[in-house]
Amino acid sequence: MENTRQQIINLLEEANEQYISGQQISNCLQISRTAVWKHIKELEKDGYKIEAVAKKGYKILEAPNKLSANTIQWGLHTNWLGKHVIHKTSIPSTQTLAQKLAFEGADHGTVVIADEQTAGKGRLNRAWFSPNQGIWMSIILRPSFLPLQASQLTLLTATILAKSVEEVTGLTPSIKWPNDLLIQDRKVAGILTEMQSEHDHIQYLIIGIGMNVNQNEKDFPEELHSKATSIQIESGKEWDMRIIIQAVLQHFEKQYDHYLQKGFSTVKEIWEEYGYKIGEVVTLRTTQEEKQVTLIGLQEDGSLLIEDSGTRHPLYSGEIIW
Ligand code: BT5
Repeated sequence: MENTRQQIINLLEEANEQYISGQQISNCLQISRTAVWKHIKELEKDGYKIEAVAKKGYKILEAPNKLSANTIQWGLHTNWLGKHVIHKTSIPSTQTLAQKLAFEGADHGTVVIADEQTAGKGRLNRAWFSPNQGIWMSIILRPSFLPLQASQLTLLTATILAKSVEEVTGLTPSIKWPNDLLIQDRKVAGILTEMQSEHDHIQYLIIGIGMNVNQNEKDFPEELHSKATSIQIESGKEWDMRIIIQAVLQHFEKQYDHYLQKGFSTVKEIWEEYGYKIGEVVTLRTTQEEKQVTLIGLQEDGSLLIEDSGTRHPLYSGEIIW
């Protein structure tokens, strides 16, 4: 059922703003014209605005504002990313569901997305606050590269989020190493990369993306007020999350394929363009201490090059305090 509806959406979309007749849909899908009509009515209940004109056929005028697998896929121009979308209104964590699905064999490029997470996860077992007005999604990947390249993917994802936010909203975020997207020094998005690997082989890798979109200041809990922001707070207006999700997925597919072919050098360049406080002195917190260091840039392996008391060395873990 869901599948037929998706196929109808695909046909309407491929018609590219032209009408497509009930007969054509019925021929393509091998279902009766009455069945086509019933599916169209169901799509309208889902919130699609579909124009039906006698002797011409059907045309989608508008996709619904609420998220669903269908609305995310409508107008999504990708070849392999998001061909399977699992959308939930509320779940503990998209990351946990994605892991379960990947373990059970879900395809490379499957996307799990939720309107709300009740137990969203940050790194190191931290909690990620995920109410209704944000983008909470996990992408399942099955790369053939080595496990040690996984950290480069977090950096790649950060550049993709920065570019997508900039393209859609006009706001320019900066990227705080390794996984934070900031606007005006407050965190607007975070990335959690998790993987299952064996020897030198990655079985699957899950990229978790959390982005605050339509929250107001009052929607954040007290402890996040000075640290967190949303696209709405920074731009002063509400956003259609579907447009941002599609931009992220389209950029992701393109940049990921480019990275596989050409390596990390383009990612490094883009990352450094958006890099937070590159060339400046910052406070670095490691497990042992807090100290002042200068941020120099990225290394090819994804580590952060810092200068500490006149000597330069790569940093693999630690937190920049801002
Ligand atoms: C991250 O962790 O930034 C990774 C966040 C990944 C979330 C996505 S949502 C989809 C997928 N499913 C999941 O369950 N997770 C992923 P980290 O760098 O550890 O930052 C966590 C810290 O950010 C917390 O300790 C808070 O201080 C702060 N924080 C929590 N929720 C926030 C929010 N909504 N916006 C900004 N900061 C937040």
